[in-house]
Amino acid sequence: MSILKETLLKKIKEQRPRTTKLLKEYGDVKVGEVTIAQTIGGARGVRCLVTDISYLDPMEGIRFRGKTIPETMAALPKPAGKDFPYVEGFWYFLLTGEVPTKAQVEEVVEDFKKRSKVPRYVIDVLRAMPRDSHPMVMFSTAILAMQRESKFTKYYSSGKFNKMDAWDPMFEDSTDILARLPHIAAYIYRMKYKGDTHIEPDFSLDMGGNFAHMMGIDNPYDDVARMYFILHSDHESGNVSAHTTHLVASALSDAYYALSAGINGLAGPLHGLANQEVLGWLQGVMVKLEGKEPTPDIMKKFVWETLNSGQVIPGYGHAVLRKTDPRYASQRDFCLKHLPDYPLFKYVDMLYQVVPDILVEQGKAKNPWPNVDAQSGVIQWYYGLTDYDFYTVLFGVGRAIGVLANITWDRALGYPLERPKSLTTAMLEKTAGIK
Ligand code: HAX
Repeated sequence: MSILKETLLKKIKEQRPRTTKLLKEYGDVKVGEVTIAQTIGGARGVRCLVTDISYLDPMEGIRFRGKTIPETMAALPKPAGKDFPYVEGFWYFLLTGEVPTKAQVEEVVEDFKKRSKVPRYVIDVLRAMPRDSHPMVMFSTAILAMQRESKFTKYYSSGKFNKMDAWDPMFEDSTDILARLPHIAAYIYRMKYKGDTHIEPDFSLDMGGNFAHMMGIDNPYDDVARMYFILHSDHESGNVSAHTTHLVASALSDAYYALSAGINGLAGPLHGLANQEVLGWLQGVMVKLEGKEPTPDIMKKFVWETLNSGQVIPGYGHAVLRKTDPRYASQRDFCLKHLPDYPLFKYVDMLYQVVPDILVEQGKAKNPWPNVDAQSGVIQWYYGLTDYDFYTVLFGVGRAIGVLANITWDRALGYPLERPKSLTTAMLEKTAGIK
């Protein structure tokens, strides 16, 4: 058994009695009152999910395993001469809550390499799709097409299924998928946007390095990839992609079914597609300005036009956060260091100056501040990735790290089928005393 798997098993054994105790001895303790607004309004603020992998404080933002983004980036081992940590080490950290040593990370790096071969039939499926299919459709389809590889499903059908051991094949599937996702993403990118020319992987590199190499984008794009995948990995359990993955897995569906479903949720414009929408919106502004530099007044005019036409400002607002997203702030710091004078960054920064006040003035959005998606596209654009309908695929590779770690733990703790209860409108009216 690998060190990672041994450590994970130790953690699972430590944690199981805590979950059992909560359920058996404290199951009746109230953790909140659900209101009609919450029942109808997308369950905002209802505390009915458990994860120890990340926590989102509305004012502070995300912590991974108790660490803020800067603390996470500082603590984890990095490849020699690089600014951002190994994605493989981050996977170890999310799964176990322990910061791995360099040697432990290297074991995961080697393990990922062994698992990374994408079956030929997956490539055939991708090639059979219309070339103008959205890359998220291709990405989700490729994940689902691989389902026949599932070790969890083989174990389930083996006649020896034991709920307490089910985390092991879930871990195996999750690791197989993660190791292959950068290869699938790079294949889709090169097939769609680079004349169907492909670059063989370089197995001397880690996941971030190899991804940049297969994309055909020069360094420091390797560090951009590491940063991007880590920043987008996890945002506790209630967001659409994480929740969908968890929900589907709760039916004992394997990681392929569950992740493919989660990726479909990520593809929505109110969720991960917002990063593509931000760039699309900005490009529209640039075309209208015919290359002239915008002033804050001109930018305000475009923002109001968008709002008055009934659309949202992509990259702003959040269902939980009530301040600037630290994932936005991290990427802004990166831009200030690497591309401070880049015109598109100046546009994005000017939006930061004007949008929050406008959203406050409009009085609808509960959070007028930018989220992760407002800043990410500009970095990709700067490094040559200008095909912005691909951006959500990058988000998807990152998000997979978090949601796969979560469903491994779902199996480890034996979380049951998720099945909330619905009421009729008449029942709600009766409860409200409406005649
Ligand atoms: N621009 C204009 N209006 C906005 C807005 C924005 N950026 N954010 C919220 N609002 C509006 C909502 O549409 C809603 O209007 P109605 O009452 O007319 O329906 C009202 O303000 C209240 O919404 P809210 O309670 O503040 O926000 P929600 O929790 O309902 O939704 C969203 C959160 C992120 C979906 C929302 O802020 C939004 O649509 N933002 C733009 C899209 C976006 O950036 N999505 C990415 C979010 C981060 C993420 O998940 N990335 O993957």
